[in-house]
Amino acid sequence: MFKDDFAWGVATSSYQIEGAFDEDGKGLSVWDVFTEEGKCFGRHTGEVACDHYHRFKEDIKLMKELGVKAYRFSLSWPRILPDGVGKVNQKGIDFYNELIDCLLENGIEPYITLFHWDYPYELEKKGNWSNPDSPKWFLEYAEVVFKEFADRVKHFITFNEPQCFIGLAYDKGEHAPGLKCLKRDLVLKMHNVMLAHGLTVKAFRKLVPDGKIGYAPCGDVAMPLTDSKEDIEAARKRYFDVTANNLTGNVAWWSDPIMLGTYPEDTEAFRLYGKYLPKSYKEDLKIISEPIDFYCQNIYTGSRVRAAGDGYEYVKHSVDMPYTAIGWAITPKNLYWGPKFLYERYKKPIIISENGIACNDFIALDGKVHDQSRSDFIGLHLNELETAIDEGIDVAGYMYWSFMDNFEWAYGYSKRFGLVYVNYETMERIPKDSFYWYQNLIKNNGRNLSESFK
Ligand code: IFM
Repeated sequence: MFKDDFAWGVATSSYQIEGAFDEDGKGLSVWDVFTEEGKCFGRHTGEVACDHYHRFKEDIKLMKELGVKAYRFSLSWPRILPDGVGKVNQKGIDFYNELIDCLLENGIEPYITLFHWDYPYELEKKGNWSNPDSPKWFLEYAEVVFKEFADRVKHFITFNEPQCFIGLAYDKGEHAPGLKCLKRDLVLKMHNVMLAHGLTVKAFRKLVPDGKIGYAPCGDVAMPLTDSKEDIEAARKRYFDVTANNLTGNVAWWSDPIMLGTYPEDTEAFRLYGKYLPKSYKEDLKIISEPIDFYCQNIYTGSRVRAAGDGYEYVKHSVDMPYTAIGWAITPKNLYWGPKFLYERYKKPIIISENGIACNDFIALDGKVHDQSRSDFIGLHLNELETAIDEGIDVAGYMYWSFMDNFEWAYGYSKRFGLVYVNYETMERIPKDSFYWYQNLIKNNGRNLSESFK
């Protein structure tokens, strides 16, 4: 059963919805520069996105109608500090003040993500996360945010999916700024991101003693092929393993330092690349592991694993596996195994900070958007999550990704994850059928979940 104060929510991020990319003194982010050069599907950019910057009141009205208790959104660092550090842009602060006040007036708890990928371009030019000052740059930004907003906002998340803003951006070259760096450099960037997180949590404790702070990484869940002890152990091993070719995309390298105060030393990647860590890394780990209040995980899909010798091996998905419109396997059990493995290892309340599905949504003849498969996707996943909760896993919330259709990074606007359809020509918002399904579920605090399968 879901707790009475379960945080039923939705999530978005600044670059994906705000638009107003150069308005009111905002500085450029790496995504502004990357998209301007036509690097994404259809040469799409976030210049206008969902125009949320000008329409946030309308959007929050819809959120209220949806009945969400929590709204997780990110702040644009260069909207607040156009150069990344130094001068604060008052108009950026004003915008977020209005947004926060509007949420509170509508009874919605704001969950602020400090960083969801729109890195200030001015800092990119100074060497981004490889620069030894980069953790301090982030701290400076975070302190501005806490001073301006923490009188009203009590839930913060430092980073969203470092696996992507380092891995996809600086390892695979698919996301802004589109680079393929050497392992030596990647290890350093990863370390500096985590150091920035630790410094921020330390400052938060002083500046916001009544607030809560977490961290939101991601990663495909390893699910056991069968319920045998051996397969479960194999899946656990796989979930937290770090192989040579998965340095930036794994769970443990990004979470063990923060949650356990150690790097995953017993892994192939650490044996190969641990030597690239700064000499002071053990000292830094004390800062990095400053305790947080809740552990978020973004969970979308999983893979099947079984025992093999004293290790594990992958088992291919069966040929009738369904896939989402973005090509991700639909594996609801990831919302059972993921929280279970994470809670056992990190022992902190879990928030599913993202889970969602891209569907081929379109407006039907009746003017509505009939996305039954999205409601089914959410229902199937929540059903597994509830089983984990009933077995004692402490889950504090679930944030559907996304509140509305938005700019899906390298895919431009071609993938729709929203509960609300956005017509990008007219900016009209149309709540999809799943919006009403989720609304009904929230109203009943999830008690009618099994009913919804009948
Ligand atoms: O749109 C993204 C989001 O920005 C981060 N998590 C995954 C989502 C879907 O790809």
